Amino acid sequence: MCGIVGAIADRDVVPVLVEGLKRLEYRGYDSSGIAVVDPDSVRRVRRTGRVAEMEHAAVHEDFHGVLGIGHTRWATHGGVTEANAHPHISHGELALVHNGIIENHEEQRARLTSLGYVFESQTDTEVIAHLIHHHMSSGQDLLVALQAAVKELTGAYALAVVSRREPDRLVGARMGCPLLVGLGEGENFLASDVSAIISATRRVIFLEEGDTAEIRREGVRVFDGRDQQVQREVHVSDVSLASLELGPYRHFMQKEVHEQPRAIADTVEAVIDAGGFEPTLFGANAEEVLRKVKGVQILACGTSYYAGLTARYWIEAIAGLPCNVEIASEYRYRDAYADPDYLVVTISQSGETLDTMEALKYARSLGHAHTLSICNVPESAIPRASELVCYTRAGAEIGVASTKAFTTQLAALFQLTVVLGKLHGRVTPEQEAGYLEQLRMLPGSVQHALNLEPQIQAWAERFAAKQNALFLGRGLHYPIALEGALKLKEISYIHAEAYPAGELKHGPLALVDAAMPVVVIAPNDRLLEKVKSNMQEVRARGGELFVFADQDSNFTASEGVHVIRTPRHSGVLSPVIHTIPVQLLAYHTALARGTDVDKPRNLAKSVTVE
Ligand code: F1P
Repeated sequence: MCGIVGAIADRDVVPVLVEGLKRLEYRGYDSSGIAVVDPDSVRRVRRTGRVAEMEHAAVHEDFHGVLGIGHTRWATHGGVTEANAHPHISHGELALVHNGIIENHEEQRARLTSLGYVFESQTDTEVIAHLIHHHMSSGQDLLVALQAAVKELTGAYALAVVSRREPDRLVGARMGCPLLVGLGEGENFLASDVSAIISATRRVIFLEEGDTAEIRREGVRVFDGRDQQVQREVHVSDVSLASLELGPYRHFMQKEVHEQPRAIADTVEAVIDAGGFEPTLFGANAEEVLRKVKGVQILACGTSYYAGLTARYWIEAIAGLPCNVEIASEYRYRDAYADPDYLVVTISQSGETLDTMEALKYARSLGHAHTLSICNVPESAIPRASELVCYTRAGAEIGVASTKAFTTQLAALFQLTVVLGKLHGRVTPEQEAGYLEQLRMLPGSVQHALNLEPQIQAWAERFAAKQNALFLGRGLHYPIALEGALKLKEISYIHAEAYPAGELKHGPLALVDAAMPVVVIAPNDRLLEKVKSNMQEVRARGGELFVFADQDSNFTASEGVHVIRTPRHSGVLSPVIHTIPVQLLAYHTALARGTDVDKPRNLAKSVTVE
């Protein structure tokens, strides 16, 4: 969602801010803006729409400065208008950008209005700008005013603030939303995401909850929630520039779909190198924790939730442990039954999803002591709040619709399953060797599935004209049907629903007619014959079937039945393989419909609000 970048340097920082905002575009936004300050003025430019439009306006207005902040906004409080776009300015003195939501903004707005402040926007953010200004008016400097103001706020924020009165520093604060300091040579930065400043520096300090920071050209100071100066570790980010750039591809989604063999190979590398599934994959003390857990509670949102649904089949069948999977936004508001012997597993590609983070905190408050995070972004909030961690190694994922993050989550969850199975005496050494072999084959099998692209592209031409689609799967492949429907609706805007095939006659069959394409995930497993009967039910009502099968499924195409076969049968890892064709179907359908594949309307990459 929203993104922040700030810089102080001896050079013009406007190109740094604009480039940073362009690198943050993938997070999802609907307006953007930058502000620069010098002792004479605070200047800003804001636009709705793309960063390129704002950049164009900045060039036109001859916008330059050595100290500035920038923002991409995804509207929450107040519509998509220039007046609501950040930065917000108070009294021509200070400019501020904000990620997150201030919960007590109405109360603060009333108070500040009574003090004579006039509001120009409908945002919760403008409150913070005036609040800091109010503290500065009583003689406090910018940093102290920020530290005082945040103590009057409830809610979530990452903030970057500059003031005309103090043109030699930039200040920031973090609570509930990520913010980091970038350390350059004679220049320093603030950003919500390392990708925003990666061309300038890789050396970063991740601010912790309640921290404030002062950033000058010559150095940085960090303060904790009690305003005591603290030392925070400097990290060297390994985000690669190549993963942030498109290269020869037309879209990031296309690039990321094709990166999956490598992403999966990187994620399983440690297991392959070790020649076995070791608990240390999840942390130094993981063995002790994983050995004593009696079950697994998975919490996640969106695509990550579907990864969790797949894992339930594995964990119960292979590790022999009970497994519940729940959407984080539901769990966090439910009087859930908590068994402290259950391991809480959160899954999140971004590591920032607010509902997942809150569900994790809630699980802990209910007595869950053992938590494990599967995440693609090192040092993000959710893994930092978890006892055990497994980082997927998909590399930066820019397309809003998750692809390589999903299949690497599946790879990580499979590893967790086998480790649990070993520790609980359910997986023998022979079985472990078999699973290892299947994992070793996985990147190659994914590559074979990618080679089906031309056939899937031909199907996509037909899908492009449809208004609705049904996806069916059973067992392990039901979550993949869900993921296929989600991908299609997210990026092509075709209404798509997924059902376990056995549910067809309990409702959705009523929707089936000649205009309804029905996608079936039908590999050769013990439910295949059942799926075939479900397909007959569709054909009998004139529905057109698009079947993803594997070599052993023994299907032939016929009138109204189209079949694409993945080249191998992949046993228990078959859901990973069958994800590829549904991703490609969504991608090519969206392409044929001319939608914005990487930045689908209304959606964001990191959902940092409820
Ligand atoms: C969950 C999620 C993604 C989706 C999109 C919005 O995020 O629903 O699955 O692709 O990016 O958020 P996360 O918790 O996995 O980061």
